[in-house]
Amino acid sequence: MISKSERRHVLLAAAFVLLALPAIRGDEPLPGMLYPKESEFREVKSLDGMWRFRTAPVGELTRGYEGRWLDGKRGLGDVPGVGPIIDMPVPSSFNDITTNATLRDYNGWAWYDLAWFYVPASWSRDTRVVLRFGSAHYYAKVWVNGIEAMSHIGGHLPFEADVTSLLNYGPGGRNELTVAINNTLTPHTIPQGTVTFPKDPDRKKKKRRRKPYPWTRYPPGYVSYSNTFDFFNYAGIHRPVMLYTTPLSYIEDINVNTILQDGTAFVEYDVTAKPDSNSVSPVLDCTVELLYGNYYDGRQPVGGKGCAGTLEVPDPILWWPRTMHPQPGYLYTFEVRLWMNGTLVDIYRQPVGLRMITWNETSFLINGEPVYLRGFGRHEDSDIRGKGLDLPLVTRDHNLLSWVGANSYRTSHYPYAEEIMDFADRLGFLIVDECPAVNLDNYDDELLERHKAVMSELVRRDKNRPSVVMWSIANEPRSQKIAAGPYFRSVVEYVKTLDNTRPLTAAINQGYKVDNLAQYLDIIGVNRYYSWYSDTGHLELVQHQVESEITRWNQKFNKPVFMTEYGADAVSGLHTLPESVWTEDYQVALMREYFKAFDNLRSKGFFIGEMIWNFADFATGQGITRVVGNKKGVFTRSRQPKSSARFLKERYWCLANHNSSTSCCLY
Ligand code: BDP
Repeated sequence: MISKSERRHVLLAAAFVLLALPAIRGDEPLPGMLYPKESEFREVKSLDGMWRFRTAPVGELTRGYEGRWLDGKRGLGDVPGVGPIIDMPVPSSFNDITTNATLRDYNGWAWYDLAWFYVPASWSRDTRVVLRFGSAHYYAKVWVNGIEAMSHIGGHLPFEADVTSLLNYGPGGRNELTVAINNTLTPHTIPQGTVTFPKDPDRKKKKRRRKPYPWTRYPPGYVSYSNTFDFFNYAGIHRPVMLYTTPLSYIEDINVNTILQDGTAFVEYDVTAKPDSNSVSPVLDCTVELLYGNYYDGRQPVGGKGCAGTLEVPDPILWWPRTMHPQPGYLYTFEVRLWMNGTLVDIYRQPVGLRMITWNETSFLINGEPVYLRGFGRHEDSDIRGKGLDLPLVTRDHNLLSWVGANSYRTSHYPYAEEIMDFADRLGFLIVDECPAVNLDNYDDELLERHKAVMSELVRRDKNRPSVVMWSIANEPRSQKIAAGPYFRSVVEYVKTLDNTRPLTAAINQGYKVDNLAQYLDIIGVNRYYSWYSDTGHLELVQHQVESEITRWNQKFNKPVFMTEYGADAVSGLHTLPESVWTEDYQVALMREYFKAFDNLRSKGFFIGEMIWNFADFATGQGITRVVGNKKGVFTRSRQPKSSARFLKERYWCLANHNSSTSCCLY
């Protein structure tokens, strides 16, 4: 049995995550968080590279705090006996960088340190300097020169703080940055996880026996961390770390929304600006211009005056998804100039796509045209880097997505890096933008607050992206539970207050009879594994099962439906004739049966898309149903095609080039 003090120690370390909740609650409006960009008034400095790294020893999780690893003088502290300080690349997950299984599976506090770094001589306390993390998983605390600068709950989303007063400037002004992250998941984090103290059957104290028996299954102090989701709980500083400057009076946020009417685009905009707190009676004003492409190319931009207003764009070049237009993903640049008391003080350039989303009981439309989604569920996942942003990989992924003829993907099961979303905006991919609420199980008010906070951070980050066409509020929640009803109703009502221009969806795996979530959504996503997890090997059942179930979802809720997941594991290179489970042949044969069902459903008019699970093989926790990860990719983890990729390519291009009455089943 784990002793009371040991249990307290672990719980305290995990509870750090919960006790230190930042002040922001789900229902409070967030300050803007524009992506750092250089301009005539702004500079960006990357802090990516090799940092120093150390984990707190297993069983001594608060050691980093006790050892003052953050004191700004000793870096991670050369405390004897706590293991080496090692090099760690940023961005990256830390799990697969070394050969050490303890680090791969580590749960608890991991410490990063960057020392020393210097800021340009032109920066000073008269410049506003912001420190920004693209994401760090799961909970992060940040110190600049030993002084706490910020903390943040949740992976996958950016966080930042004004660090102007914490930095040392000028010649010899060296700086240190220390970050502690904790990847412990609990019933009140999103996603959820569990910390348990497994009981050893033999370690019970017998009556009148002073000493317990020695343990047989779990040593004293043994802690187990678990979760139910099917991807590896990678941790680390996953996305770029940047310092950027703004003037003291600056553009804080921009909101842009397009309405199309009779061939004219009306671009509604709203700019939030902050005045220099030292200035006496500052008067802020804006001028804006909508530039063609990303520069002045001779064409007259549409301009406007004022920090809020509507621009009227006759003959707009619309943002179209791939294959719906010869020039998909067209982006204008919305240039904002901020003036204070008549002097130009800041410029920010926001890419925008002019497009309008509408939906009804049967269809989902872009610029008035119904869209059929040909896509994927994906993961941020690769060898060695884990969930760390890697631009060569992201570029390859989008080249493969284009090659295969896809027009969409879901950011299963969490928001992807902003740099990935930029690809989607530019290339015309439609994104179902999912929050990290995967496999939610127990619902309570604390979780609801967290869920709302995550949604508001996600909407704040991605609201101006033309590629983002739906918000997915959850993947496979236990929506059969009664408590799921009021819980998701609150989430939906809340998200609608943040953004009512995009439909809400979720990927549901419960049956239509017992589910308590679909009633609140605009569009229903269904995950099903017929002939894989159910009726394994019985391909003859797939078509009927898919058609009848999807039809019932539509009949019951009278809403558009799409398949957010279906698929089969296939170990690359494994073949049998006739096909059997785990082979490439079976994966293809299963897809063929789903395609037959999808084609029949397409002709019924309410079925708006198919997204196969998964784009590429990916890492999971260890388990007896996974062969070194999930193998449902149509590409391998190293992004090479399985037979299924070529098969899918035939279908997706057929769908792209024909209308809904054409069969693209490829019998
Ligand atoms: C679904 C999950 C997804 C899994 C997939 C599978 O949404 O995360 O990876 O099943 O089992 O239930 O492959």
